[in-house]
Amino acid sequence: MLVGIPNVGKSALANSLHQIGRISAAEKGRLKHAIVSPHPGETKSISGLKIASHPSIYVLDTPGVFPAEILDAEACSNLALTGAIRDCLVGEVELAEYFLSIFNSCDEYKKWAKLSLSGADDVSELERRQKRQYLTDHTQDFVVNKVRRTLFEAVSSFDGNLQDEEIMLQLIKAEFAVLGDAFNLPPDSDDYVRKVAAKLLNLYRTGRLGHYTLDPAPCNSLESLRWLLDKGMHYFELMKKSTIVLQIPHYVTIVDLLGRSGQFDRAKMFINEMPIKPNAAIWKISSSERLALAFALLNTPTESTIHFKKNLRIYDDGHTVFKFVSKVLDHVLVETTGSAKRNCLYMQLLTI
Ligand SMILES: Nc1nc2c(ncn2[C@@H]2O[C@H](COP(=O)(O)OP(=O)(O)OP(=O)(O)O)[C@@H](O)[C@H]2O)c(=O)[nH]1
Ligand SMILES: [Mg+2]
Repeated sequence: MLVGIPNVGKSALANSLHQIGRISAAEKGRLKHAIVSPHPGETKSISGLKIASHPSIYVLDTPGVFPAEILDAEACSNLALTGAIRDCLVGEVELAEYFLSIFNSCDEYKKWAKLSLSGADDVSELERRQKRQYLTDHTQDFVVNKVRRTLFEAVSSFDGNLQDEEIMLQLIKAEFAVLGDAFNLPPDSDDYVRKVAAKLLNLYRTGRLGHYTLDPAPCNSLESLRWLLDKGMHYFELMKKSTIVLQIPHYVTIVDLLGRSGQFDRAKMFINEMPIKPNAAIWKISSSERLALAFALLNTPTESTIHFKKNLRIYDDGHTVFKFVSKVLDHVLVETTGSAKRNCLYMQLLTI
């Protein structure tokens, strides 16, 4: 079953699976098609598309799902910008302004510096004719390049603190004023601002204005682990409040996130407070050998031996950590009974 927020490509994926599915030639001749559309909310009911015979397997395409209300204005703008909700819910102009505020805060525009230096008007007769023919088609390369050049020049020549909302707004207004010319819109054209906004959003959504991460993703690995942990915890808490019945894999995910962030005490507390009995999956979390070792350390008396045996995959860096720990803490003895295979050692935490 394909489930997700609207307009992420569920129906397109269902169609592709159906098309390449291992089904009989007769059935291939009767291929069904789920509706694919650039607008969110086009799929209105659940439909089954066959993707394999013997045994018969179907993929279920479902309508996009969404929380009943989104209280966070930024999340709402991000969803609208990616096309998951209709533009009119935020407003086309407001959305284009929001995109420009992201654009102005990123370095993406800097790679267009050479467009500003190159002789933009130095073109052949053929190109000149094409330009006249497709003057108002904003998807033509020469229009896209002019938009990029215009944006580059507007941002790089702007002097002001963009952290200040008022100043950011001034730059956005200035960009709107010059973008009309880049899109070949007369300044006195009806609905000038809305037309600029619609064309700009279209260029952004077709990837012609670069790629942007709308969620503020952290840049170093420690920060990113904390960020993932916060996100994971947030969704875990939401699930707890919902009617979803939490199961071992949900708990495993949180223990894994805590382990990766080095928060072993919190992970231990989390396991102790689990309303369901922790099973082996909790201990066999991939990449969390260090977590397993931390639990072993917390739960064994000094000078006791901790045995590890074949099974749990321990990569090179994990193994190095184990070796260091045995050197620093006298009471840890790591016995590797697994054989080295490529650059991994296969071990299993046997006793704690
Ligand atoms: N660039 C790109 N566009 C895609 C891809 N898959 C789907 N699309 C486009 O994304 C838009 C939405 O696709 P759908 O398959 O209708 O999305 P959906 O998730 O079924 O949407 P709802 O039914 O509204 O929930 C359409 O314009 C597709 O052409 C992809 O892999 N790459
Ligand atoms: Mg759909």
